[in-house]
Amino acid sequence: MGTEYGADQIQILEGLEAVRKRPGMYIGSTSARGLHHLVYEIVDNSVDEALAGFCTEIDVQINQDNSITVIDNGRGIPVDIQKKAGLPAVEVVFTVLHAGGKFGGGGYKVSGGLHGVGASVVNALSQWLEVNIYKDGQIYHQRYERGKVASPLKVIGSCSMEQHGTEVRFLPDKEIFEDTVYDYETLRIRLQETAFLTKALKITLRDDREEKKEKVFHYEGGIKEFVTYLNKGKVPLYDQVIYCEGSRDKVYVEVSMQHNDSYTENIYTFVNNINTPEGGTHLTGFKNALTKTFNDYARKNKLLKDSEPSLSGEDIREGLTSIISVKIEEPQFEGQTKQKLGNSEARLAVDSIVSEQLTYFLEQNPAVAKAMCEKSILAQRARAAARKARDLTRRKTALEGMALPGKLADCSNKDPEKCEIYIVEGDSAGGSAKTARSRDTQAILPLRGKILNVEKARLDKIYGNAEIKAMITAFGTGIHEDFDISKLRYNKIIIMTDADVDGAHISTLLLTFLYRFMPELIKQGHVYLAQPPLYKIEKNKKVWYAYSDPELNSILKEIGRDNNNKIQRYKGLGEMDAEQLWETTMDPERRILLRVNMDDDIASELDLTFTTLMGDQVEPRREFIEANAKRVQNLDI
Ligand code: TSJ
Repeated sequence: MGTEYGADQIQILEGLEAVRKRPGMYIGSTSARGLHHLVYEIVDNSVDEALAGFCTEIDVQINQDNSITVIDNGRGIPVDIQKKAGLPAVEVVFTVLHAGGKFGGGGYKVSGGLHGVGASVVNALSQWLEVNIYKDGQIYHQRYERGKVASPLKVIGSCSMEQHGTEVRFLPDKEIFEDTVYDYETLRIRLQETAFLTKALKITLRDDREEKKEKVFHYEGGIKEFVTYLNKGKVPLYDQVIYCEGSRDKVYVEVSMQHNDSYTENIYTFVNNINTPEGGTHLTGFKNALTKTFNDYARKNKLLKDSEPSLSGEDIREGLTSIISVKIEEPQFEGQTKQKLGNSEARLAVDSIVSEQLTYFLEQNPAVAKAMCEKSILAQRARAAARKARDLTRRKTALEGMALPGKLADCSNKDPEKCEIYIVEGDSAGGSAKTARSRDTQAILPLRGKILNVEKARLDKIYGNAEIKAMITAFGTGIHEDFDISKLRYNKIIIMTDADVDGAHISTLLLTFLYRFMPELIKQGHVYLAQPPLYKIEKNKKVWYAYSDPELNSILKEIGRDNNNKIQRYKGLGEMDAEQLWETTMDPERRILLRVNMDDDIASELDLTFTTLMGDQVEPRREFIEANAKRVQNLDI
């Protein structure tokens, strides 16, 4: 037989062709995000093997050619012939769409969730993929090219009977992906998170390209250590990380938490190791349990008097860092993006396990309970004051219509799609920007003095801050529960600060505010950083601008480096006159804007970054802005 294709094989080929035709449907996008998703897809299979109790180590390597190798010490993908397909099981895994994890049955599966499109999709989108399986004393090998079998499964050697595992190496296809260079940090963040979530699993990440790197992630404490990691750089309110664990109705629940002295709530939720940015029943169960248990305890122990109102959930969660991780056999995802857990048994399981174990913890640790209570009462007072301030502004707007801030030089065009607002630090730069702007579509909001650090202030103070109020009214969207993106008055919010360390600091303060209060603006790509030039070069009455040191050097190389050029280094926007500011930084035809983006995949790390940045070091701040802002040029054409 051999060469003849049966109906099954034809279906297989058509399946993988569909993946290559519409890769975005299977991995979201063919940008860097999709490229990195290939790695998660493969690694998730090894994590499943770990969750099933058969694998303790996973090695991930970025090879010199930007191919990826993933090795685990699990049982090895089965190689016996599957009756239905008449093919070795491993070949089914790599060539049949959605075959991942279908055999074996039972257990919790990462690949059963949102991301689990399976190994066949990775195979279809790889120029080549090779698998080695160590099993029963044999080493099996198979190779595929662009999803098709390039060599049949065969034994290529023997190993000891004790050795077992799977090794997969693949090279993402240049025909499919815009960019095929892997980013170590992106993989690091995700793999470290996976290691925190899978107690005792050891994950090693190695980079074999120019700059050799290696990191081992191995956390016996699991999500307890995750909370410690996330609270790094903050001041914890008490030493212990509270940890609850248990099973109910076939739902395995783990929760860890610790308060810090900040005012923001940081809760990350996972289902079968998959992050659920929109929460769901597990989060609801946790919030219920925390609010109820804590109020009960506080009343019983007279931390709250009978005459005092109960603490709200928000008050109790102020400054709380928490991980909620559930494992469930058949997770149901809901919501528009299918990122919200729907299973009602998860709510009951989390609620009862946290209620019971938190009650016990509070009784055993009265000093911790007292510290939590004192913080919550302060939060309650601040919230009441903030509510008053906000009601006042709400009433004002209702009476007077949209009262725009006095300092705002608004644009005349009323179509938000065409409009942009420059947030400019300082009055002098603000003045130049007002002169320079295109009045029809560009609005200018100058900000004075120090921008409030929202990481270090309670709500009442934040609502009372003039600069923040000015931004909120200018944008038009409202914040928090009032937030409504359809009311956004400008398509682009452009932060324009000096190209120095202070400027970077101010940008970060502004980004922190946006991230904490209007994250949707960042997620939907409305926030930009203007890029003023660093140098002006003049020669024979001609002018060049350089936006970086390499650019300066290449300009000098081109025009000749001699004493006739007068090179000027700009220290601030204030040194440019209106015309120069327009030419270099504001003219949509010539300017460079950095779009700020935000990735749900690495939400926990993003928060950490902000917190670290709002500390006292200057250098990491710069790095952050460079790492999180993507260069987009000619955006307006
Ligand atoms: F997805 C994949 F195929 F690409 C892949 C799978 C990649 C890597 C690096 C590892 C794996 C993988 C699969 N590691 N371990 C397993 N285990 C199984 O597939 C397996 C083994 C035995 C049994 C059994 O019931 O005996 C069941 C399963 C699912």
